[in-house]
Amino acid sequence: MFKALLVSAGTVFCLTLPALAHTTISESNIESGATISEVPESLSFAFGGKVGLAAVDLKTEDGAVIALDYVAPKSMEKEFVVPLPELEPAAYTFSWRAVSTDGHVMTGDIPFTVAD
Ligand SMILES: [Cu+2]
Repeated sequence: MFKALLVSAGTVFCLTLPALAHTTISESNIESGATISEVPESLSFAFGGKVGLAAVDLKTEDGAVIALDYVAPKSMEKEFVVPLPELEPAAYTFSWRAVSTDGHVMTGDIPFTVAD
């Protein structure tokens, strides 16, 4: 009973004050939805606060995984730089999963298109 109360109190805290711990990408060199003609050497992005980056992946429109040569840092960071391979003209989605300072998992993605 006591445990259940603590859990629900935690949930309420997170719903009412999400900005304290939960954050999302606030800046990236490839903007969500962008069409780019030149693929930068890396995708760099920054969160509004420190997060533990758990995973990133890059997929084509039809779900094929593009290998990324990247290992996320073990420490909580605000800014990340993920080297990009050469990309053919196509639509891609870069997805990330990160852990907020209160231990909750957050996810998001940056869809973009490489033009001819
Ligand atoms: Cu939370």
